[in-house]
Amino acid sequence: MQKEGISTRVVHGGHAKNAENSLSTPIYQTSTFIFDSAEQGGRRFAGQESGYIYTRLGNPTTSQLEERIALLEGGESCTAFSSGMGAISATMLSLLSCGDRLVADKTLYGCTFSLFTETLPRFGVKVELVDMSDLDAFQAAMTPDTTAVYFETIANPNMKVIDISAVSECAHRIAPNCSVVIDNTFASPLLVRPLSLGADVVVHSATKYLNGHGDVIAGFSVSDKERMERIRMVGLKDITGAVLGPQEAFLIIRGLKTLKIRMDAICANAMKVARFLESCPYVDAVYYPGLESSPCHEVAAKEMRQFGGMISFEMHSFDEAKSTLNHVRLCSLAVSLGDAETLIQHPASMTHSTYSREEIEAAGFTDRLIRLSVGLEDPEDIIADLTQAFEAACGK
Ligand code: LCS
Repeated sequence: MQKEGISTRVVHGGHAKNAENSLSTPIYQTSTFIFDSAEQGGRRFAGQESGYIYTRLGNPTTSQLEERIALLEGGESCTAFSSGMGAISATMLSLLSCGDRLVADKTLYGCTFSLFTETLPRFGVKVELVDMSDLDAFQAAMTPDTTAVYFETIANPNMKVIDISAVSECAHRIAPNCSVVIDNTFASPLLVRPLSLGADVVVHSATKYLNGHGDVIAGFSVSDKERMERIRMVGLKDITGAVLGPQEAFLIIRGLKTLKIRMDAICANAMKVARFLESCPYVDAVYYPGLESSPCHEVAAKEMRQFGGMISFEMHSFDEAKSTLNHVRLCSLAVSLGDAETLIQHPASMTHSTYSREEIEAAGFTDRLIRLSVGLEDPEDIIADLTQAFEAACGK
């Protein structure tokens, strides 16, 4: 299947023949699987015979989804989780031990940030945060004993794009055994495939574009077979137990079938909304990698197929930002992203409330920042809604 086009892969990738020849994937809503004999049960636990044992260790609905995601990201193996944070914590807790060193970008989703700055240090992991869009600063932060490097392809919430090839090359040159882990949630494998650019592990919140319908919380980790065995058998099985349910796996398989057309439409809408915001007097600055004015445009154009559906923008004051959020009608005032509906939120007080004021500044955003997840509505309607909200919030 690897040679098939991306539109084919989102529909058919990893498609085993289904039981009873059903077209859509059956939901194996079961916690456990019956062994033919005590000997068979023993062989399966000993890894001497393949086959299902217990849904925390694997389930046929989820396996089909995992194969499809591995194909989409171009990795050997994938493990599904019950949330993006489940995927991230299981991955990092499998790769890191007490005394190890993690170098991560300064701009991260709020809960990843608190995992790295509060939880991992409690277990003796040394964490250094750096602005990875500055390659010299990254190189200075890297040491030969660094175990893992972590960043987001399009950073939440200010849409910073980091040069995946350059950072991966530098990381492996200085610390050949380190794992470069990339959160590809905002871009999705439709826009960029970090493993093909030198990264070692990709994590996802599948709650977002991969599922795409705002009705599931899920996550993935994708890598080579050896790393994935550790992540599945330690991070998932023993540490977090954050297993994805078969019903959710089915919904993501369904959502994935339209990933390509959803992303195409969302990226086209986002470009129009970003251009509108750039020309809007109520807006102080727009962050969207597709705009030529973005400092990340060159790197994004080099590494990404399209520029995504996420835009953030600064208003002139905190009060105007808050009031804009209170006046939207079509856009939904909600966190999360990647859905059919356009979602709008305030990172400093919502998704990134885990950051202190100083950390917000260091990460490169302010409390005047609004984040928009552009949806599938007519772009003219999104723009009309933002226009009326700006006028109500800031005066005509
Ligand atoms: N990675 C990124 C880049 C995220 O934005 C999120 C959630 C996660 C991981 C965690 O995924 P979850 O456990 O929620 O599936 N981001 C959110 C956001 O920006 N708004 O609401 C949740």
